[in-house]
Amino acid sequence: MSRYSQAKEIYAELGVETEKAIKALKDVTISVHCWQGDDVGGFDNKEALSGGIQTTGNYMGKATTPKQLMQDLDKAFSLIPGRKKLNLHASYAIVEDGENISRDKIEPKHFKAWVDYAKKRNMGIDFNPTFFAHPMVRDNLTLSSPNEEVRKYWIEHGKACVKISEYFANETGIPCVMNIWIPDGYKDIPADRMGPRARFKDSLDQILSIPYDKEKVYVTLESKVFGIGLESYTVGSSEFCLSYSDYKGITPLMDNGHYHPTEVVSDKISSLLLFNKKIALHITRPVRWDSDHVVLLDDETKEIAKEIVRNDALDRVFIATDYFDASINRIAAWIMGVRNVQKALLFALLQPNDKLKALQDNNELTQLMILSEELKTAPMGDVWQEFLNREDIVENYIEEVKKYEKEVLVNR
Ligand code: RNT
Ligand code: ZN
Repeated sequence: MSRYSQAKEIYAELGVETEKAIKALKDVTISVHCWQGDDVGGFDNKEALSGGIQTTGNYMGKATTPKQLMQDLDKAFSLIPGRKKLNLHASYAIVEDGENISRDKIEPKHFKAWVDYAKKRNMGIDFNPTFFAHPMVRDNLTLSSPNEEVRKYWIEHGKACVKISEYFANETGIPCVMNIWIPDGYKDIPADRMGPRARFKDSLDQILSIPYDKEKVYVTLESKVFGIGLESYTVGSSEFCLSYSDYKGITPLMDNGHYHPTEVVSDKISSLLLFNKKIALHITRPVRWDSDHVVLLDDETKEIAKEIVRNDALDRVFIATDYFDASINRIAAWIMGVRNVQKALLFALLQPNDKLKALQDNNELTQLMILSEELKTAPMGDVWQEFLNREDIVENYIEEVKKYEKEVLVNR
């Protein structure tokens, strides 16, 4: 009897159908962030990363051209099972040699190569305006700046990105999630908290005033509690972003590195699902701060996945990864993080959720704890392996990644 057949029986005894779980996992799309491949560098300028986020490490072989990044993405995609979507930032615009393109004037044509790339691979594209690492970010401010020239510049950038997002949706035939995150904030205690937030609100209103097809472009808004050098105040706080999303009918996005360390996104999902048609997630791993370590199969990732699955919300949650580790092989980082999100979802899909809920409702909390613990050591690995086999993807990717490092990365 194969290991999978045994696992199937063990799960059946627990009240779980492994076939159903594998089928559901196959249908989940993970939006894979392009920026793990080049430490959030982008191609449109040579500015250092800013906005209170930081990549650390200096592992060899970073992609420095669109061609290299595409090649690396292909390597990673070939070792990640399931459905993928490409998540781009505006800073990944592809410009002709010597062309200087201003972010307020970017156009669909600057992303044509990405569209060609995605279409060939039957993928959709998600998009992010880039409000950081740019000379027009002044005093750490963009859409909330009191300098009208600066604010206007970034409003135009936002509008340009809505159009590009619609272009992605039209070209690929798959809706585009366009996520807005601004780094704006202050290192120290501000004298005026309302002013920047009022300007941010007005800027968003202006960006979203341009007509766009809401069935094709889902605009999401990502909140944050603090950034490096922006410790005391961020304009786009959780309250701001949730209220704004509700007021405008757009989609809130939660990044699990963007809250105080004892707060967990897993606990927030149910509340947001009750009041929003869709919600969006950036799955990352904060270690003591918003450090964007590679996602592991840890308790919180599993708990996030459980909340999505047991609330029957796989088709209501836009799941994206968001981390950037430059201290290890970047291709391996991609594969590991995305696979771990998928493994967490599989873990969630392999829970007898109705049974667990009934135990809670009947106040059989001892049994609930015993069963939950038992499930942790059930043979999920064999079901995962079966999923990989059916997807024709190797489990052990280290050799593949090492070979690629020797043949490709080392020559960069
Ligand atoms: C920053 C946010 C944001 C970025 C990316 C690059 O704290 O998480 O989502 O990581 O846009
Ligand atoms: Zn994020």
